[in-house]
Amino acid sequence: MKKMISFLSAFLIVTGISLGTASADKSGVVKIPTHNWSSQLVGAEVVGELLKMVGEEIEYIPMDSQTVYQSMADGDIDLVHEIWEGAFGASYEKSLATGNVEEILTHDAVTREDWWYPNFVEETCPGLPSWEALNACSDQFARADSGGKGVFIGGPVDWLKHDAEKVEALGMNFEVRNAGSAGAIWAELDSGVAQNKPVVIFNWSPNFIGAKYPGKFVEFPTHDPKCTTDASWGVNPNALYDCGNPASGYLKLAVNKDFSKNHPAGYKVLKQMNFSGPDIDKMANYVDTDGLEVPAAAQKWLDEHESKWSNWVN
Ligand code: TMO
Repeated sequence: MKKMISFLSAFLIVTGISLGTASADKSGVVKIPTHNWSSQLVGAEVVGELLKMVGEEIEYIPMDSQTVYQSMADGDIDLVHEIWEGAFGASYEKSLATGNVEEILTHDAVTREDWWYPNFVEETCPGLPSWEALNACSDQFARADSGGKGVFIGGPVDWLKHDAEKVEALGMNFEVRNAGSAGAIWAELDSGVAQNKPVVIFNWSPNFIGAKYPGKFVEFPTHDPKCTTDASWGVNPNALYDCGNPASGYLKLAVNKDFSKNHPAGYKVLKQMNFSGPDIDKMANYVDTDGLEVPAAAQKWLDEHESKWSNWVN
């Protein structure tokens, strides 16, 4: 079967028909994945526009934000420009270890992803932002159908946050409900704020939302790499994930190992580029607050930051 498939794809390649899974090769366009949060979508388009300026052709491909790392190692995708340590560190580092991925840079943006609440919650839940204080107030986050447990609104499942394991490992009286999209998280936040009802959601920084609704991350036991690999580490000696996510996580950019050879002009651009925290913030904000479409938001970022990116394309 495998033989037949490779025969078939060879046939399609010589006849010039693309299966949509062609590898990251010399002839190919630069394949950039798109995911399910706004800064990534806008940044992907910014990166694409910059690469076009040096003559590359670009294709955007909507992809799962975990399996994309295997796809990059396999050469089905050329680059990932927003690798968040908290959500994707494990998948990324595994693909890097195959030797089929080249790390290009760590952006200046420092990242955090974790449980988060808007500040008014502190009025009724003393002791925040500690996770123990949050747990002591779990009833305030309960809903009609949650059986007395607090409800935590998590991100889409492909962000793979291990929140349910965290609840279990820390013995918290919470249940996790995964939102279908970033927009669905903001809708939960909007409705909690509108009703002055405590909400605790998955959030991340840099991100525009802290400007719209000031709030704080819940402080879980400080992250340690052993927390996710060694059950005996941490407050629960029998479980992984008894900790928060990294509080000062990286944001990286990486490419398929053949990118420098296949796309030398584009490679030069990537080697020089770098997004700051405010860059990521603005990319999200143009879409989620200002309501721009992704291409218009990317154009706005380019228009407003020419002195920054003009150095990257020279
Ligand atoms: C994966 N994210 C940056 C939305 O946390």
